[in-house]
Amino acid sequence: MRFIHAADVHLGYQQYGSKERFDDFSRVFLYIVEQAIEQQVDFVLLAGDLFEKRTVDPMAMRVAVEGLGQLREAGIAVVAVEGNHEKAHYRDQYSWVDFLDALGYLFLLNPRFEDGRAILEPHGDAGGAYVDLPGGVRVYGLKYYGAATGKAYNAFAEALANMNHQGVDFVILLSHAGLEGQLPRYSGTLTYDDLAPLRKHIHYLAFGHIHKPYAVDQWIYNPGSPETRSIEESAWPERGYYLVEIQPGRNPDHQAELVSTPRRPFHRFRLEVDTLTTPNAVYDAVRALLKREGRHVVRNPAPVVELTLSGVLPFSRFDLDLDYVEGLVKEAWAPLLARVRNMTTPADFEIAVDMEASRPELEQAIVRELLERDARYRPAAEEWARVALDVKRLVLESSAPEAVIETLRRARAELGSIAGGA
Ligand SMILES: [Mn+2]
Repeated sequence: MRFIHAADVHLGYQQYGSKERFDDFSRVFLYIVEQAIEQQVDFVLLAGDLFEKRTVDPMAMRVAVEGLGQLREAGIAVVAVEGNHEKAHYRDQYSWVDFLDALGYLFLLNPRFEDGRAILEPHGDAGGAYVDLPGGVRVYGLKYYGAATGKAYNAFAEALANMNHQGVDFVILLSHAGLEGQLPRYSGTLTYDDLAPLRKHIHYLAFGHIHKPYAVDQWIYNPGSPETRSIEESAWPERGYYLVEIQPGRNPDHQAELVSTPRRPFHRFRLEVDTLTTPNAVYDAVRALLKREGRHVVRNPAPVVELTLSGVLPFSRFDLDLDYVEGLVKEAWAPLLARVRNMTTPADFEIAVDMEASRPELEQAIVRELLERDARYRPAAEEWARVALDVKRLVLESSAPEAVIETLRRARAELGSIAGGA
């Protein structure tokens, strides 16, 4: 007996508003379907977040039905639980995954809860908590319970202890929940100790939810997201699905292999700007980075490239043309998408004010210090401050615009060279 365990496919996700990215999520789902058929597995487990959102996009539903239809035709059962993304709204109760269950495309599992007790009934017309598959395999399922995950698990473990598993050789729990400590900032997580009581009943704990893959103790398995739903996930290239061979009664009773799925390449770069004192210096550094990293960048399929500018920007951020930087990336690598993020912080210094100074002295000091923050004006900040205040005086005196321009022109001629060609 063999099965595929996948999770967090996120069909219908139009990442960055890109049609191609929407197609990528469809493509990876159909790839897993194709692998299931090619590998002649007996069943497929989907551990939640098959869909990106509960209001499923019609095109995403079409892809789901296409893939699930192929599996049905091949006689491969599909067992699913609901994740946090596709779960029915508490007012609606009925989700699109329920709909797929009703049409016979998959078995959607979840226990009924009565007075805090879990009722474990076989899957029937109105769903159910478990399904018995040929070959002595039983699959239980628990949907996403968020903050109530611990409570749901306790109730489930109690009910499970009273179940009769005679004639069942291999028990799987399919669940959209995370193991604590794998990745911060996830809700719906459990500690290993929370799970330990299940160990004597469950042979394979099939998790989804956390997009980073992990396996613990040859017992808990989480395949991660087959596509890259957020760019942080690109740090874990070994993601996809588990291909599992069951050998009941043997030791070990199963072998699980994590198979990574083909997906859109992502490349992330970071450029520190602290020593780049002019916009042109930044653009030159970007060009150098593009040249240096070019040979590591996958071109086919066209990648998603993210370039983050970080550090303290030595000049005004308004002078930095991010569209131009994006254009440089596109020109060099022809990516599917180029994303330039400005995470720089402005050169913010506290202005030291002398309380004894006169108003004109204060004004001069403040303008000078503001100009000093910009590396281009720093060498002649005192002089530029005087020019700025001259311009202010001219404007307050209602001088002719030509006079203002003339003052600026003269200042630029005199100070431009000191300012390093700004
Ligand atoms: Mn997910």
